[in-house]
Amino acid sequence: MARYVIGDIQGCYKQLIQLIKIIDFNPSNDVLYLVGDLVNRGSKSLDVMKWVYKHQNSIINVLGNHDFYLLARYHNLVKIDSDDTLTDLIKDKNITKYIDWLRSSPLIFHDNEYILSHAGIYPCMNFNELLHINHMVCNHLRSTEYPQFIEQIFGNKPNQWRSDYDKIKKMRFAVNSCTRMRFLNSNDYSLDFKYKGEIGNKPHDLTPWFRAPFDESINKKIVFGHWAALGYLHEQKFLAIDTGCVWGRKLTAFNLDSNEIFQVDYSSDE
Ligand SMILES: [Mn+2]
Repeated sequence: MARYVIGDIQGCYKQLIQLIKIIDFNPSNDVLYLVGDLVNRGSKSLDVMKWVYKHQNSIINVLGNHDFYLLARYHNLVKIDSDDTLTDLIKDKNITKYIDWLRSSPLIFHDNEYILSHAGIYPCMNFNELLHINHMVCNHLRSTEYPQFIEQIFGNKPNQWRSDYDKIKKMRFAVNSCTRMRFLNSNDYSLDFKYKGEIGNKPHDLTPWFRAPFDESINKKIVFGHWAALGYLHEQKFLAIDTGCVWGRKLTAFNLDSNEIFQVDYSSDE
């Protein structure tokens, strides 16, 4: 048995299947962790969802910003992005099954050694409290009133954490930090949603979230995606695995038990 993690797939079905063959993934024995953003931007979101749905018993997924966008778009709660590629998926006869499976995914998953979150873990916050908020978000997403919940949690505010917020504000902050975070404003560690680029070119007043002082109770490695410009990064406490496949670069898998890395090139869309 092995645990693998694959970064942001974003509708890159051909590359997903190539990678699955390379790692020799065995669904009856191995577990595949996915860091979210399964769909959108790439051209084969429907094929990716079909594959993931079929192998759901061997998969653990956490929600990414594009997955939330899909849930909102399905219920006509957001304006359609100009580079949206979700129409085939939304028109598919099985879309309800896919949506129901997707909304059963958490924001955060953790096992004995690893914490999985699409964008990362907000550093200046008690991790147990974040897990508690994750649990509340999961309950809302699994309820029949989940479209109203999605409408409520969309938005950039609050971008700063306070432990005396009401539940909705806490959940908004958790959803935003777990699915959209890259940089924090260095003065108050509030979330910055504007700069998406490389650390080397960052504005001087921004800090990558994983370089801010951390909740010391966290003693597991944080595995995340979402940040194509950061690319692959592996340190004692962090593993970043979005290597920008949908932007013409690579799709990456990592064996969490042997520390082996596997990559396929984007090469083409067909
Ligand atoms: Mn993302």
